[in-house]
Amino acid sequence: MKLILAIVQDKDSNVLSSEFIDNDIRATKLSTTGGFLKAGNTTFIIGIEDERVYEVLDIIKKTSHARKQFMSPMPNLELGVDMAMPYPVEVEVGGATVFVMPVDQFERY
Ligand code: 2BA
Repeated sequence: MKLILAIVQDKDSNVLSSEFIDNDIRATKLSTTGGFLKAGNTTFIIGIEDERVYEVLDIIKKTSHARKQFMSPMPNLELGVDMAMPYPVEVEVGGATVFVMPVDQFERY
């Protein structure tokens, strides 16, 4: 068995949840926050049999879209008033960031 952690954008999370349900894939959805943009994203925890890992990855790939987002860097007040407000920076976020990990033991009671 493997544990998949998939970080996706909030905009893709409802479609992805529905895909998991339609394909009989059990998943847990967490509301998370990206460390860089400090904006909300969604992390799915999925426990899945080894032979279904690529099926799950295909679904995530199909439903997660890359988007451009603007972030405003924190003002640096030490630079003085003129230089303190930096311009917004464009960042491409997603499709999805996915970790696949081995599971030593799985129990359901
Ligand atoms: P954030 O940390 O908010 O990052 C959003 C996007 O900002 C990233 O998109 C990337 O394009 C950019 N970015 C992140 N850190 C950067 C840096 N130090 N310098 C320049 N640009 C940077 P993605 O790579 O698609 O990541 C989307 C979200 O996935 C991240 O949101 C974070 O929540 C998660 N993530 C990405 N890589 C991760 C990792 N190695 N470990 C844990 N979480 C990760």
